[in-house]
Amino acid sequence: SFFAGIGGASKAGVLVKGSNYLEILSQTKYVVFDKTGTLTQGVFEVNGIHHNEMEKEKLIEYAALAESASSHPISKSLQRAYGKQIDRSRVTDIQEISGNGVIAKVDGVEVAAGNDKLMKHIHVKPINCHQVGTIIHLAINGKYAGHIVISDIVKPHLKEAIAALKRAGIEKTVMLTGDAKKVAEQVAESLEIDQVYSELLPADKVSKVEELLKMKGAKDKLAFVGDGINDAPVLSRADIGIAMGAMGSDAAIEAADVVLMDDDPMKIATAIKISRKCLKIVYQN
Ligand code: A99
Repeated sequence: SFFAGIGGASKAGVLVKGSNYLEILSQTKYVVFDKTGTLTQGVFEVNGIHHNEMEKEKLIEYAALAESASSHPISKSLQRAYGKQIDRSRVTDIQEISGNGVIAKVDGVEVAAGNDKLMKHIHVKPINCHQVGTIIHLAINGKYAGHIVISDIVKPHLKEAIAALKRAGIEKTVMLTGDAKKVAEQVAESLEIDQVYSELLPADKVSKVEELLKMKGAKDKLAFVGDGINDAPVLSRADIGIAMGAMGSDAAIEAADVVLMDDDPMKIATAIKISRKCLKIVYQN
């Protein structure tokens, strides 16, 4: 009947890779979420531009070109905002600094685009931005040139899905992100997530999960929910890795133990409930 459990889950759109994961799911007490692409759509829109001497259009052009080699959702949004064909031969010396931003030469001019930490790294002091959102600072040839404020939207049905987890007896919900504290807190608050850790580098997410693993009860399990695109190390460090939002991409199926085939976050609570029901049947037999 373990197989019946896996079959039942798959009928509900939840792919469980092995019967052992049903048992872990049934004991899950902590559910940890990645933000971008999992809780939010991962499609950022520009909602503010602050520029110094350089014209707004030129600033966006530099940003979009410098970002042209990155596959990050932020980079895609800046390229969309630019809206024109990108001539990659204008871009050289590309460095992507994971969890911070990019530095590249555009027409021989050095362009840095990223967060506060990237600016600090190149010894540029950014001006304060009062707008709430993810802020992409820009420095051209080592001089502060302005910033672009972008924002992402929370996926539908998440608030209900988090509430359903609570009703199913999940003790703690947590959000991890590389994004700024203000943005992270706003998202967590709107979804009623218990704890939030922000400004984390990809490696910090793994250590945060390790810390949380030590905090919970010995028999309790921790599930990490990500999109499976760039969070494979965290997915595998958790007791159980759940991929959602990747629409069943090969990368997600590879990295996760459980895959939500559609993008419905309610299925996390569904999977936990199915696993418990199925374990009860096993123990009775
Ligand atoms: C997701 N340009 C400017 N600023 C950047 C850039 C950039 N290219 N990269 C980072 N920053 P991160 P997270 P995640 O599809 O989901 C695919 O650690 C700055 O924790 O879910 C996907 N994906 O200020 O990446 C910027 O929110 O990664 C991802 O807020 O953020 C940003 O996302 O782990 C990544 O660094 C901060 C790569 O970035 C933290 C490929 C988005």
